[in-house]
Amino acid sequence: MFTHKPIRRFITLGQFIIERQSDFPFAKGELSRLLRDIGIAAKLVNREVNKAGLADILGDMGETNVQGEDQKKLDVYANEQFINALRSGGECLAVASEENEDLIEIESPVSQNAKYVVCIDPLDGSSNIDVNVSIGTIFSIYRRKSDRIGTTTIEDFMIKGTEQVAAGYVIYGSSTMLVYTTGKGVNGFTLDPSIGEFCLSHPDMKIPEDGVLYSINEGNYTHFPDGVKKYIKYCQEDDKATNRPYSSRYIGSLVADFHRNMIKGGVYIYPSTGKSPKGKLRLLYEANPLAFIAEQAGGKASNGFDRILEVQPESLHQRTPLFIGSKNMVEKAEELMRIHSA
Ligand code: AHM
Ligand code: MG
Repeated sequence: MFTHKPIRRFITLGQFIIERQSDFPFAKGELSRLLRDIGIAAKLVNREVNKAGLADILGDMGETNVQGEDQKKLDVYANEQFINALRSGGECLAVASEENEDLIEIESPVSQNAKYVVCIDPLDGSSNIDVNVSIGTIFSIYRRKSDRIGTTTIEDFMIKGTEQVAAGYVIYGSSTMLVYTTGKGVNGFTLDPSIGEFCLSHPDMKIPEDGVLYSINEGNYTHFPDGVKKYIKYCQEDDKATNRPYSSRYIGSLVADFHRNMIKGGVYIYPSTGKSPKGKLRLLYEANPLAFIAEQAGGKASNGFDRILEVQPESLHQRTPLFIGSKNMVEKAEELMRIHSA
């Protein structure tokens, strides 16, 4: 007998963003357009990331390429692509980027009425580029605070992570994915290179409450706070009931470590160390956006004591310790921090 197989609906990032616009009854499409602009820049960066290994045969970074243009380092290239996309899209008033000392005001006439400001780490984990290991982009979107049309100040960025309107990351891995939230759950899209579209592949992502993976650079062990040392020992102890010992997995590329833990369950920790007494990661470009995503997926993000999203930023490039991932794992690490490192 002939039976019709139901046709699976294929949803691109662009379609999904438009469909979800109704989640914000008063929105006029600006946020949708801003997310679309970020998606386009991600595809351009992805194209260059995929060619990274060819740099030596196409011309060394920092030298002149065959068209007579200077070859750019990939992180500089990614920074420019995202800023250009935000500039030409007209929905963003200013950008704070991990690559730039100061914030970048977008002075184009189309952006005068823009409602949003963006924080971005254009290419995180860039030390992994040369060795073909996954890298990522992390972004965060806020509504601007200043009401003078066409102007922005640093105060527009000194806002707690709880006020993020949207946040997301792109992982350039064995496939390329864009994962984002607007505060109504987390959805993941995989780039189909044959059609050049991000397609919904991971709807309504949830982090398992428990996990068996812990991700931390143990080379810094001697300089960790006692609470973190105790937590590592806890992860390594035998206990069948809690599936311990856990496995250690550390890529050294935050987006990739976070993404794996999102899917499989796990915790990522970058605490204070001797070299980085305030932690290494940046509150605005790394910790806040991933914390928003983690919480929206049912996970947790903390600086060891307090919720990341409630930390008041005081400077653009502020650093923070980060404990992020499966809820119960983060809570256990926090408990040991309170007892041994308060
Ligand atoms: P970056 O923004 O300079 O790339 O640094 C951030 C990266 C994260 O992706 C990664 O988790 C961490 O630094 C790795 O640091 P370390 O090599 O000290 O373990
Ligand atoms: Mg970074």
